[in-house]
Amino acid sequence: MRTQVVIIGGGPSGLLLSQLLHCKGIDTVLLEHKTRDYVLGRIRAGVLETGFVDLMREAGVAKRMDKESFIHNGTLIAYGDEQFRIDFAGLTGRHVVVYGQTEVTRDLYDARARMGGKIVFNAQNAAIHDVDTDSPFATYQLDGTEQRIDCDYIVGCDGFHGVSRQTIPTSVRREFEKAYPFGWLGVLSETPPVSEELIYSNSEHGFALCSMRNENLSRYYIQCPLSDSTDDWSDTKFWDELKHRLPGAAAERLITGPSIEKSIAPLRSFVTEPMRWGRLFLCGDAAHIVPPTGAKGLNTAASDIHYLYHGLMQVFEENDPEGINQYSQKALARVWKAERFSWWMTNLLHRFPDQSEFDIKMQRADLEFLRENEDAQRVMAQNYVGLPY
Ligand code: RFL
Ligand code: PHB
Repeated sequence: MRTQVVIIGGGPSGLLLSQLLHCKGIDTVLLEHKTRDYVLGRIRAGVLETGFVDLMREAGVAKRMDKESFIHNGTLIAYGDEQFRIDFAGLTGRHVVVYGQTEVTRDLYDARARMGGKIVFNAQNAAIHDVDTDSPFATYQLDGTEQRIDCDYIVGCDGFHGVSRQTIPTSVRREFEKAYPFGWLGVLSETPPVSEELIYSNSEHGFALCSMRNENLSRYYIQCPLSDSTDDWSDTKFWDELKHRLPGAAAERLITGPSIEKSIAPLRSFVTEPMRWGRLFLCGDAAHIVPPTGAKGLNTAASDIHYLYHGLMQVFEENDPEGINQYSQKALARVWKAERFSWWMTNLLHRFPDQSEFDIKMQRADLEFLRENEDAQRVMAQNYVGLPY
């Protein structure tokens, strides 16, 4: 088989890129090692920058999103019983959009199916070959039979645990990592959200986040030890702990109910450089991870896709490699700023096991400065709504 671009990984990055390229007449084959239902079962991002929304529009997949998503013009920051608002619209003239990654992925899968996009599910042992030559190819197994696809370029959108990044020789690849000493326990419940806007809360019991998917679907997170498993957290224990971590008024308003999903995610900052090796490009979580505190993971994947999509168009339509040559440098420049913001938000809002009383005073001073200083709020708002591409 032959195609122009092989994409490894059928998460939001891979799907969005294949949809955008297909709309411009560029042929792709996407290899996903799980099933569609498995991918859609993962509950992840909820907050989209407008840059992401614009790309969905350009890909012709924004119809349901435009109808069912929610515009958020601000967010609430709490510490102890104190609470203040960051007014995105007033400070930057911009907003974010609340629409779940599951829905984004579902819309993209549906669009790919409507357009006859080539997606191979259950593609096992995908491997990348000869990307340092002009004739790269990918191999994989389907139902026990070895398959081969020749192509012009290969794009690794296979997430943090994928194979693409490992294909880049260690002599070329540099990795930068910071692991945090806690995870996030997330609960999805069919209950009305406690607040119209997200609440990020720093409490003496640890971090909590109140988020949502719609009027009757709430998403809550609490910081928990990495050694915990979901079995350690009954619904009752989760709701009790969440209430302890919210300002009194919010805790009183909180409507609880049975969880319909519960999971624990570790928190990590990670970047690999470069994001291109020969005819292989890395996008999204395959190249970088942020702790979810700044809601930047999926949004940073989207800016990678933007740069690569334009670079690939330029090389296929005009035979000009300038865009793909610039890809790694341009993507990384924005990635590192998202890393900084996510690291800063994580440090501002969590309790660290080795935190001294001095450290806690510093964190509180940081929060109070943010509360009182409009310039600091503007910097935060600019980062949260998304830096320009
Ligand atoms: P994904 O979503 O991990 O998809 C990778 C896909 O590749 C497949 N795969 C392979 N396929 C073939 N062969 C192989 N060898 C393969 N290895 C892997 C996998 O099955 C999968 O389908 O990466 P992608 O597409 O780059 O998307 C990244 C986002 O998923 C991620 O950045 C966000 O979810 C991060 N994130 C958030 N981002 C935001 O922008 N806003 C948010 O509000 C936000 N909240 C979150 C988050 C992530 C979270 N967790 C669980 C880490 C909240 C949480 C709790
Ligand atoms: C979510 O709704 O899942 C969510 C929202 C904001 C974040 C992280 C996750 O910072």
